[in-house]
Formats: sequence, C-alpha cells, structure tokens
Amino acid sequence: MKDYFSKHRSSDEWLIKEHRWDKKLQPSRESQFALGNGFIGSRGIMEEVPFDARPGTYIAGLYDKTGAQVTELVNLPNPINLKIISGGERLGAGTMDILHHERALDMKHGLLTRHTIYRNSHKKRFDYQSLRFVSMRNKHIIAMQVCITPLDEAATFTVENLLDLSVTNVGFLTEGNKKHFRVEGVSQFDTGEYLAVKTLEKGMLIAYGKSMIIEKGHSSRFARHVTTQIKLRKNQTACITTIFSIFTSDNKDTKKIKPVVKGFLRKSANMGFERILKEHIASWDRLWQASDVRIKGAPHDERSLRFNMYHLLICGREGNGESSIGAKTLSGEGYRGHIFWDAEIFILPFFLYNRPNVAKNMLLYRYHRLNKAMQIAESRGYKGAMFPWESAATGEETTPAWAKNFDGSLIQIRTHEMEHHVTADVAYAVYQYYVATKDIRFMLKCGFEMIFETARFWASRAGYNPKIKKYEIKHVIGPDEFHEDVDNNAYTNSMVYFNLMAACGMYQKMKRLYPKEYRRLSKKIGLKKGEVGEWKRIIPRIALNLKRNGLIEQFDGYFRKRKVKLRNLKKHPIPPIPRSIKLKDVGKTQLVKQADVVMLLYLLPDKFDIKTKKKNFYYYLKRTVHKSSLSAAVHAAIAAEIGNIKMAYRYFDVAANMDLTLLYGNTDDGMHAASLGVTWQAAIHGFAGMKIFNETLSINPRLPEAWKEISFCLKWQGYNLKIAINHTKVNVQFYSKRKDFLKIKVYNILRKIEADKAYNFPRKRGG
Ligand code: IFM
Repeated sequence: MKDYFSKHRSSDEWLIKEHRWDKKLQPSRESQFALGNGFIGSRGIMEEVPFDARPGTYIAGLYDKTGAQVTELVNLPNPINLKIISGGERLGAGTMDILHHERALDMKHGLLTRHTIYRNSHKKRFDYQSLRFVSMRNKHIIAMQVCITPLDEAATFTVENLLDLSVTNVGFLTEGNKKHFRVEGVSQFDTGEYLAVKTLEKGMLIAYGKSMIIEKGHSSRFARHVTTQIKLRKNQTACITTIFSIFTSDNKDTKKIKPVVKGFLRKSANMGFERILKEHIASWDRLWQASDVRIKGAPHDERSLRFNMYHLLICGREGNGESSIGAKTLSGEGYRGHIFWDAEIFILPFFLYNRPNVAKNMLLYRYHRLNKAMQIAESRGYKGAMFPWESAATGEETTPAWAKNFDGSLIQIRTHEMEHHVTADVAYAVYQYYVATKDIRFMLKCGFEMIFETARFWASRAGYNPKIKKYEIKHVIGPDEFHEDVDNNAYTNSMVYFNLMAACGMYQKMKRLYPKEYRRLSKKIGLKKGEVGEWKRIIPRIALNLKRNGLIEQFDGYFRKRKVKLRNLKKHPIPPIPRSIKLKDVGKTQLVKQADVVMLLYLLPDKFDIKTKKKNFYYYLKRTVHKSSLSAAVHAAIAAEIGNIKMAYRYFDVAANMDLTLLYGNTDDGMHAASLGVTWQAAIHGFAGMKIFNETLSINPRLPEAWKEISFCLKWQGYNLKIAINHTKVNVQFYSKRKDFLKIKVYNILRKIEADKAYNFPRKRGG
C-alpha cells in the first residue's frame, strides 16, 4: 500500500511513535501528540473520536467561569470529528478490528501522521492514512488530510465532519462536565461551513470556518454538504482534505466576523493543502534552526529533550501579552489552564535564549495585569503589586478553594493566601530578560515599573523584628507546599532579597541613564528617594536562615521537624512517601515536596559558594520526595553544577521522559509545562554550564559521559551565538553585521571574542 505521507515525515530521531492502539493510553497520547501554534492548542485525538476520547481545542487566554469554581481555559467545539461509514459500519477504533496501527508525532515539523488498517464484521479491510497540523505559519489554520482505500472490494463511504459542539470541560471536583459556550450562528457557504459560538460569561466570540475537498484520481470537488458520499473501486483511494479556520473577537457585533472567516477560508482553500503545509514546514524549520539542541552520542536523550522542546514551541506566542503559558500548556485542562510561577521561572528561560519575543510576551502578560496585582496588594493591606498565585485572563486571583490531593481526597487550598514568592519570581524574570536581551525599550515601558512595584510590595510585606534585628516574612508557603503557614521561608526571603537588590540597581541605572523617563515614571507611580532608601535598609537585614554550619534552614523551625528516613533513594531518584506517614501529617515532618532550598541555590548561583551548594543539596536530597514535576530537573541542574554528573544524569532522565513514561499519572490532563522548560535548563544551564554570573554569560560545562558533544544556538543581547561543547573544549562563535566583540567567561576565564570568528577554548587538565 502506498504511504501517502511518508514524503513529509522526518527521520526517526524526530518521531514519537505509537505502534498499536491501546485504549488505556488514549488520554495520555492525546496530550503527548498535541499540536499547536501558541494561539491554538489541539489535543492529539484520533480523528474518528473513539469512545472515551477527550477532544480539546483551546485558545490561549480564552477562559470562562460558568459552572466552575474558578475561571478555566475553555474547551471549544472540536473540529477534528471525522465520521466515515461504509455498509452501515463506522471506521474507527472500537468499532472495527484494527489489523495495523501506527501514529507518529513528527516533532520537526509539527505533524501528526497515522496509518491504520481496519477490518469490518464481513472481514473486509480498509486502509486509512491521515496527516494533520496546526499551522505554525498562520495561527488561524488547522488542516487535515485523510486518505481511504477499500482493500478487498468496491465500497461506498459516507463521510461527515461535523464541528462537534458536544464537547465540555472536564470537572475537577464534583461539579461534573461543563460547557462554556453557546451557539451563535451556523451557516453554509459555497466553499464550506460557518459556526460561531460565544462564551457564556464574557461573550467572547469564536468563529469557525471549515471547507472539505474530496480528491479521487484526478478529480477534486468541494463537499458542499455536511455529509458527502464517495464511491471507490477496490484499491482506489480518495483523499479528504479539510481546512479549518478559527478566529476570536470580543466585538459584540457578530456580523463582522463572518465575512472575515468566509474570505479567509476561500483564500486558504485556493492556496491548497500542499502550500499551506509547505509554509507550515518552513516555519518549523526556522524555529528549530534557532532552538535545536544536538547531543552526539546519546540519540535517546536528544529525542527526549526535543520532545520537551517541541511542546514548548507549540505554546510559545509572540504578542502583546494577551496570554502567557499555563501549567499544562495548551494540551489539556489540568490546573484549568492557569498561569503559575511555572511560567516565569521554569518556562521563560527557554524562550529567552531562543525566541526572546515570546519571553517578552510572557512578561507583557504580567505587565498588562499590573493594576490588578496592585489591587490584590491593596486588598490585603500591602503596597505595590502582588501577583496572584494562579492567574488567568484578568490577572485576578484564580486559585480554587478546594482541590484533590494525591490520594484523591479533597483538600482546602491555601496557596493563594500564602504562596507569595510568585511576585518576586516575576521580578526575577524581568531582570533575566533585561540582562539577556538589553531590551531597554521594554524596561522603560514596563520592566522598571514592574521591578519597582514588586519591590514596593515586599517592603510593605516584610516586618522588622527588633529582637533579632531582622526583617521577617511570616505566614508563607514556599515552593515546598507540604509546609504551610511558615515564617521566613528561605526561598521566598532570598528571592525578596534579589527583588529589592534589583530594584535598587535599576533605580540607580534609570536615574543616571534615562533621567527623563525616570522623572515620568517616578511621577506616575509616586516613587520617592526615601522609599528606595528603605529598600536599601531592608536588604542586608532580611532573615536568610543560613546557619553557621553552612546549612540553610528551609524555614524557621524546619530543623526541629520530625526526621524521616527515605529508603530506596538509590533504586529510584523519586522516592515514595513512607507508608507510615499520612498525607495530612506530612507537614509535621522534614519531608519536602519539591526543590525549595535547592531551587534557590539554582536561581541565585553567585550568591552561594560550591561548598554551601553541596552541603545543602545532599542534605535536602535525603528529604525530598519530588511530589511535584518541577523538582527533578532542578536537581539535575544543581547536581551537575556540584560535579555529581551521574546523579545529574539520573534526574535529567527522569525529567526529560516524565510525560513519556507517565511518571506522575496525570499526563492525561496535559503536559507538565514547567518540567518541559526546566528540562531544557538542566541540559543548557546544568550540563552545558551556561549561566549568567554578574550579568556576564558564562560557560562551564560538565557533560555526562555518554554525551560526546552538545551543540546549540543562543540569543544573547541581540547576537546569535553558536556553541558546541565536548569533554575537552568549548567552541563558540557569534554573528554580527557590525564589527563587534563580546566578553564571555569560558571555564571561569573571561574571554574577549570577535564576531564571525570561531573560537576553541580547551579545558584545562583536571579542570
Ligand atoms: O506551580 C506549581 C507548584 O509549584 C506545585 N504544584 C503545581 C503548580 C503548577 O505546576
């Protein structure tokens, strides 16, 4: 049988394959095989939507609250809904026998291809092949081609692709499924169909267009009706091409959008599937050119890493901050599509060094909601801006009051009351963005203001304790959410220290270099010299919990909590919580949910020496159960930095394959976005040793034994760097139209490199 789509399929190292139909794996495959372009996210369902499938079509930033505890990412009508019937029997998994089945996610070009051979109850076989994609070139397009061939005798097929309105959001508690839209209009036009729906709460309009073309031999025709018939001889093939377009509008005048959709669809249909596909592929080629990481000697690791990067690339969006990236990307409804600190700390760095405009968009998302953050601060009696723990469209706090715990029991959520570090995390990301891009326009328009308003919040949030002569931050939850309502969480306090330091530094810089803009901003936000003086006073007095023996106490009183010995650490780096400890009592112990102190060693690399890093890493390692997907890759990065490459590699392996091995059992609800991002960080910041020390790019690699070479591109302060690292040397080159040079550190030595010249820096013996 001819393979219709092989010409488009990339080589094996770019494919994630499914070799058989396994009903149990259906929901996790839908997440793994998701397609997207930063605007649209589409779960990798099978086109016939088998029973129990969980179709998901999401638009970044489109939320609705109706019937839910809190606002959630809307699951929109499902365009991929193909019904093919022959002789009264429907082609599909679960309705016919499957003699052969293979699906492949082509990560290189964002394509999902499939080949299935069905057999009906009369033992007649049908060959089914499909290819679909969400255009990376044009954010409004989803396209699909399906080729069917009767293998044993002539057959007549009834083909139908209804835009499926029956989809709902899944319920996370007891509320059951919810629908977040109502139908606004349905109509037919010469080249296809039109459907408009409106979200229930805010009345956002989402308009779909669909056109279907049937090709048989040399003839081709538009399917003018929802249902169409195709007659085929034995071994004759028909290809059904469907192009969907999706537009959104908050314009209440629904009449305006219809001609847009209609015109767009006609244009796309005229362009044809092949050209749309070609442009989509070219866009993907450009994306990978800028962001691919090659690992010689470890093809398995290279592929796993690409899988993580693929999923980041399909949710990256350049824009004006309309949306950011949720904890489950656009591949599922986990965490209701909400934005957490995951976005700034875990996901943003990948984009910062590969697609800085996406990183900027993520920061603009926060900037455009700064007013809301200020209202949150005010409502709690603080100054400045306090970002919500969970955020959605408006920037209001959207954390649900109740959620399910790991064991399925209902628990009250307190993160929104106390997990305040997100505010410092946003400031940290703004600072990183500035250092890596030197985008002063962004800083003048948004960045300085964000850093000042967050610093302002912390100055009002911290309280002076005259007894110990320290500023304390009480009643918080750190990244380790097992311990609620603690005082002086080391991570939070250190990030506050960073936030205030950055604010003082930026204040000086802005005043000196941009006095006009400074005057305007200080007038706008009422910033006075005295206030900055207060920040300066707080900085050296923040309680940081660094003890004389070099250990950092995670929070006041942590060392006095019950010690628990974790067994099996050698067997598996993610140890289970000992059975003797009930989940409700875990806060009474020293067990740590996820990297907390270790996280801070990672984010503030120049604040701690290697001895302190080692001491704390090994101390907390014996206490951390990694019940969060955010933990493993951070451990990989720090283990690499302190020279324990074997351990680093084990954690990297866990993190890179987390959603392929279904480690946390909830990949069904979407990919773990933070882990995707920090896996990239473990490779680049950890093994390749790329870090920023004192605003200087530094490369100090420590590769796993199996990796012969790692090579990648980086965007740094407007330059494109190409870096290749093996066990004996670092090769660096950067490109510039001007005659230029850069200062970077390689193997801890400051080097001056000129544009367009390749440099080889050898590793010193024993270094
Ligand atoms: O942001 C995280 C948090 O740190 C741990 N629980 C899940 C959240 C979303 O990923």
